[in-house]
Order: sequence, then structure tokens, then C-alpha cells
Amino acid sequence: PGVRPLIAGNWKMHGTLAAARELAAGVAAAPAGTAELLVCPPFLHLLPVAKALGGAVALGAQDCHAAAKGAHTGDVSAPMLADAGARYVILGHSERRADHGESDAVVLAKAEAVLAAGLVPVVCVGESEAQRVSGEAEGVVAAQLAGSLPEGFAAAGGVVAYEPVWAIGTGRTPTEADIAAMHARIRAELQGRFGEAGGKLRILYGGSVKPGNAKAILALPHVDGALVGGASLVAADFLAIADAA
Ligand code: G2H
Repeated sequence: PGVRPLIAGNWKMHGTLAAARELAAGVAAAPAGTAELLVCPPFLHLLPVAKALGGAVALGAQDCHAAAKGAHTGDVSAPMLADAGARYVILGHSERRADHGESDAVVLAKAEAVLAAGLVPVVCVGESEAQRVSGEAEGVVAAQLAGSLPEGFAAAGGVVAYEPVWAIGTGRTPTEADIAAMHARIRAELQGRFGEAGGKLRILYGGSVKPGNAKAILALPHVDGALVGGASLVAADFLAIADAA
């Protein structure tokens, strides 16, 4: 209550240019609802997607470099993303932590670059299955937050996405009680660090969110939206999730 829910689509490394344009147009055709909509295509598709979205749906990227410019072959900076029309940047997704060895310190540096470019970081945190089973999940997530959120995070309206690694793309989700408990813990960490402002930041749930489970998940306390992977690749599914917010 109070914060506008955010439904974010993480398109990951999927699709052709034509498919990206079509998906963006399908999302943009939806009537404005309660939730803010955000789509995060691959870098290469940002500009055509921005054009197809026409401004009604926010644009985001899936990563950026920590430096504003320089000799970093193959990388993309936050100012470049701002220039292309992005408003959000997903950082520290577990696939980047796994595929590219991104640590909390790397995510922190990138988040600082995102803030410096006037963009909003969407910082992903989440425990592995072994950490969940051994009862460490909340401690792991609290440590990730402490290590990866920059000082200016709350002032910029930063977003936290809780994505248990074992729920990503697997069709498995935590119980509603486990999601609610983790989101309450994340809220407490944000308030402990940022005070009153931490009470208003959006905390998204991510990991196998589908039209069929979205309503129950989005109704939980301190769940202020969703980060959607697989189901964001079909406009009707993505919009059904947004309607559940
Ligand atoms: C988690 C999520 C989106 P999926 O990675 O970031 O993907 O919805 O496919 O589990």
C-alpha cells in the first residue's frame, strides 16, 4: 500500500530483433493499469524496443559496467544506457553472479555508476538451495544487501529484487510464508539502513512468476511487484501478471 507496484520483464538473452519489437509493441498496447511496467531487453535491442514502447512502458537494461567510459572492450556504461532511454538497470542477477563471478563489491560499484548516471538500480539478491536448506537464507540475503546497496540507493528510489536462485526458471517457488518472511526481513534491513525512506522502496519477488501464481505472490506483505523472466517473453502472460498486481 502506498507504493506503486513494479512489474519488470527480464528478457535475458532471448529473441530476434523482430521478436523484441513485436513483444514491446504487445506490452505497450495494454491499457495503463495499477502497476508500473518495465521491460529489460538485451543491450542490442534497447533502441528499437524504446521506439516500440513509445514511452508508456519503462525501459531497463540487464547489466552495465562500473565505469562511465573507458577502455573496456565489449562493455556498456550506465551513461550510454541513459542516453538510449533506459530508466532502470538490473544488477547482480544470480546469472551474472554465476556466469561472470560478480561479487557484492562489483554490484555495489555498478550500482554507484547507475546512480551517477541518474538511473535506478534494481539490485538482485537471493540464496542458493543449499543455503535455504541449511537455514542461512535470511542471513545470506542480509549480507548481500549490506554489501551491494550504495549510500544513495534510497534517495534514488532503488529497487530490490529477491530471487531465490533455486526458483529461477525451474517452475519452483518458495512457500508464500517463506516469501513473506524474506520480504519482511529485507524491509527491516532497508529501514535499518535508510530509515523511513527504506519503508517506501519497492521489493520485487522473482523466480518462476507466472500468471497462475502471480496474484497470491503479489498479495503478500512487502511484495511490491515482480521480476519476471520466462513469462515476460509472452506479452499476454506478462500483462496477466501485471493485472494481478
Ligand atoms: C528470475 C526470473 C527473472 P524466471 O531470474 O529474473 O526468471 O521468471 O524465468 O524464473
